Amino acid sequence: MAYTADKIQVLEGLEGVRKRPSMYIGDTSVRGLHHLVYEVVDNAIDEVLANECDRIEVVIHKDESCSVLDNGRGIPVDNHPIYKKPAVEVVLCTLHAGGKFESGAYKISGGLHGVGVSVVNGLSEWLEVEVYRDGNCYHQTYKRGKPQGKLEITGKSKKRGTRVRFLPDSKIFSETIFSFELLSHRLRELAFLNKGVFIKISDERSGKSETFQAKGGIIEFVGLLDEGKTLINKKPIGFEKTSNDVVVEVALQYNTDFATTILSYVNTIHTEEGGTHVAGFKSGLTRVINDYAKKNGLLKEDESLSGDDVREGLTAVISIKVKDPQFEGQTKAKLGNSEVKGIVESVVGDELSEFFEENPSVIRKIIEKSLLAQRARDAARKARELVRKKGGLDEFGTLPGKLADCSEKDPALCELYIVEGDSAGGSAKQGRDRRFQAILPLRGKILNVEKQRLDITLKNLEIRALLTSLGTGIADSEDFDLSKLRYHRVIIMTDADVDGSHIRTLLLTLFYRYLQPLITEGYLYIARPPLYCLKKSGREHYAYTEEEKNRLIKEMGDRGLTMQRYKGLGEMNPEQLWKTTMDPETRSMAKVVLEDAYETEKIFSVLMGDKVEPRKEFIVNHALEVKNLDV
Ligand code: 0RA
Repeated sequence: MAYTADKIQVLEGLEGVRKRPSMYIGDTSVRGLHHLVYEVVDNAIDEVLANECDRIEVVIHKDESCSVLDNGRGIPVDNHPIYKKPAVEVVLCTLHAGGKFESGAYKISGGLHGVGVSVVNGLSEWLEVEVYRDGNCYHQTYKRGKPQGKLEITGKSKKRGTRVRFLPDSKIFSETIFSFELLSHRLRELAFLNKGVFIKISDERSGKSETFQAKGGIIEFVGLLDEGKTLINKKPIGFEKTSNDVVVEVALQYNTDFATTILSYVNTIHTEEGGTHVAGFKSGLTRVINDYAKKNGLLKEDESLSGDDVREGLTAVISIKVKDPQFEGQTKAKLGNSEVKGIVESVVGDELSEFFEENPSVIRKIIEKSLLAQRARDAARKARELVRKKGGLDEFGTLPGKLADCSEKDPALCELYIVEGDSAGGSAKQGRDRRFQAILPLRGKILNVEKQRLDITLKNLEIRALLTSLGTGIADSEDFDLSKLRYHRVIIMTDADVDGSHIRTLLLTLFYRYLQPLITEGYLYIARPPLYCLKKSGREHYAYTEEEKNRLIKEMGDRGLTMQRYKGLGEMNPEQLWKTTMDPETRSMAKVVLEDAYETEKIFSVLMGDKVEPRKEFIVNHALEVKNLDV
């Protein structure tokens, strides 16, 4: 079979994108929908990185189309030598032509897969592009990726840049309503990561608008993450340096808490699982602090502070730019480039040692805190021995007494319900399918791990029971072993009231801080018990939301209808609990995911940090958002 020119054309067309949209944008629900906008914005960010653009404006229109305007160079309009069409048409209608097709240039920012604006075009009912370049305004429209007429000059323009407006195809997307909040979060993150760029988002549906601009870049980002905390260095330390073609940007600050927060980015993509850039940062930091401590007699020659010690109370953002990023890991969110580790390590080493030489009072306070951490670490090691598991057993060689385990042993088939309170625990134990469902009732308040050092956390009986049941150990140390996880579904089941949501938040904090791989692997869920039971002529219907309740009342009619509002799980008998919340055939559960790095950090650190005032405010304002961590 010969490869004719038109065959190649077909291969590169957008039909494949429409046939398998998820391959290009991940999924066709809310996430995928918003990735369309990120893809166009990322192209504008490429112009920012080329120092050709400093303004991006996103508009959500009343008709649910979205437009992105930038003041970059404008997509080239001259005829493409191979395709014999204006370059802008090639960029928008050819897969993988991507943003930059000329050799030598490279795409540095990243959409989900860096797929290019043509994917957005292919998945849109219509798309309209306007290019302002060479004093003209050029215009072309497309339907489902196909040009509707030629590129035309529609007028003169002194502006420079590109405007892309598109309507996501409702034949492709299950969800076509844009979320102002989701888009704003990512745009704010981009503003932090691209120092100085002005980004505006307006929502014509509601009249809302927001602008983002961070002259201080990631230094401002760190300052915001640490808002409300007691600080060790009042001004975040920050530096930027290019070494071996890798742009390394770091900002860090120490607070008096015990937790460590490191957010990392490669080409503005959040690397949730870290990678070689984070490894380089950690070893650079550990080395500089140890060197200083020894040189200044704060540590003996044969002593050293561990990485965990020097990172206690650290908040850092690491943002690097590299030409050929290799992403690894389950979610492709881990940087693999091996050369990057040494580069980041030496930049961090040089810059930090210079800073510390000039600011001895800061480094002395950090070392003091690290030494305290080291002492606590010894205590924690002893406490950890108590929960160190051999196949999920504690120091007595048994699983915790309150765990009602299941008979199945294959973790892939097993579920653990973490249930608040003994009475709900009792119903769950009776209602469950004991072959594969285990129940762990937790009593009273769960410890707020954000406020405790690890040794105290590990002495807490409820937390120990949970850790022993799970079997993995905690994810801050060598002890952790995900393959020892005894259940591949871990389900938090709490009452649908304020107390229940508080307990759920405390549990989520524990998982976020010490068992994060369970979240990133998709093992953690939240049960969705019904809020109401509606009864009429011996029939029972359950409502899981207010809307559902209202709909059921309408459908069932008022006469003879009785309604029970469940205040707690304990009000359901075992059969009801099984039918509504635990039966895999009928239940609905929410998977816990880490959506937006900035928001997640805020949720946990503001909610759980040591200053009371912002915390109160947060619980009231954001109670609903914590509820909606699911997808
Ligand atoms: C191809 C080449 C160049 C820029 C772009 C595409 C470009 C794409 C988009 C999408 C949204 N905004 C954009 N801005 C620019 C390089 C242009 C040159 O070398 O003149």
